[in-house]
Amino acid sequence: MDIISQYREQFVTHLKARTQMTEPRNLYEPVHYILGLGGKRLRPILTLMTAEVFGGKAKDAMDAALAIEMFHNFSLVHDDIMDDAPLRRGKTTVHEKWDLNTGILSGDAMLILAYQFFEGYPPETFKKLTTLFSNTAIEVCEGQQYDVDFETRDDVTIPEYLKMIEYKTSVLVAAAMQMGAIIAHASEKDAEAMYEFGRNLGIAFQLQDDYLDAFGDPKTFGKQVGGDIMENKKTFLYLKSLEKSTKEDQESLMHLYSIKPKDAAAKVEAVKSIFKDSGAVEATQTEIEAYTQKAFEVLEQLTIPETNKELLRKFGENLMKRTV
Ligand code: DMA
Ligand code: MG
Ligand code: MG
Ligand code: MG
Repeated sequence: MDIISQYREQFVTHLKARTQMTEPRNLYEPVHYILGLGGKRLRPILTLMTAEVFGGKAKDAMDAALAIEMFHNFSLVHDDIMDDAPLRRGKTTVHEKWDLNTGILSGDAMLILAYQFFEGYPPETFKKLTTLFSNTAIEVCEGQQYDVDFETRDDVTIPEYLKMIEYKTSVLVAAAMQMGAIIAHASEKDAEAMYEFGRNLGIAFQLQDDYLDAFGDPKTFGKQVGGDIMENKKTFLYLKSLEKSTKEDQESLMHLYSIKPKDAAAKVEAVKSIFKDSGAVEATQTEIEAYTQKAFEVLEQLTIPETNKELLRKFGENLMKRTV
């Protein structure tokens, strides 16, 4: 956390110097703000941890970890615009604190500037990292586009939903892990296995994120609980409820998802009670467990000591126990 804060200062000074404006506040302030709010720092931790299990040094992986965190923050600032979200990490979202244009541009700036963290790596590593990064960026954009398209589509299937969360979320978790392996000069096969581990864990992570969006504790969650329901997000909870609930509940769920009512809180409560009654909550937990297990199975392919596999397994288990 300290190192990220130090880099944050350096980065903002750099950005200020580059623009050479006396008051370039529209770009650097929101970047400074969002990076300073903290969050779980999950993705950079994954890069550092992966580098470590392959015998690399944390200081060698630090730039890649920072690039990943910067990328993640770009996607969050844009995501909050798309989701009309008022809260992020317990504070006002960038586009609400400033305005829409500032949200778009400061997000763009973070994605572009993230690449600068790769400059100190040798050419071969640089090429691998930038290629992985660009492919991931395209996939995240595609996933996010599907996420928004699904809000107004009523024929979304569970396989489509799973593909959508794979793109919008899990590819970045997977890339964070593969980057750690690249930095530590792991074999191609191990680096790919780490990607696959992260991909499955990332899907479990987003299923959990969608569950917490409805059932998390508003006091500690840091985002607006019920936001996905207000935006008519086609989550696993929603799609499973349609599959499993009574005809009457199905109709009322579809009706609730076709309106933007004045009383948003009443809609959220009504939808949540259908989610619970239908058995979709249990089905979501089962799905989370299944993807976590798939991730753990991939660990068997890795050529690292058993204690390191255990470290990754423990981390995955703890991640799935999160409440925020
Ligand atoms: C997360 O989707 C995906 C990206 C690319 C940020 P989300 O809207 O569920 O995320 P959050 O719950 O953090 O707003
Ligand atoms: Mg969101
Ligand atoms: Mg979103
Ligand atoms: Mg969410």
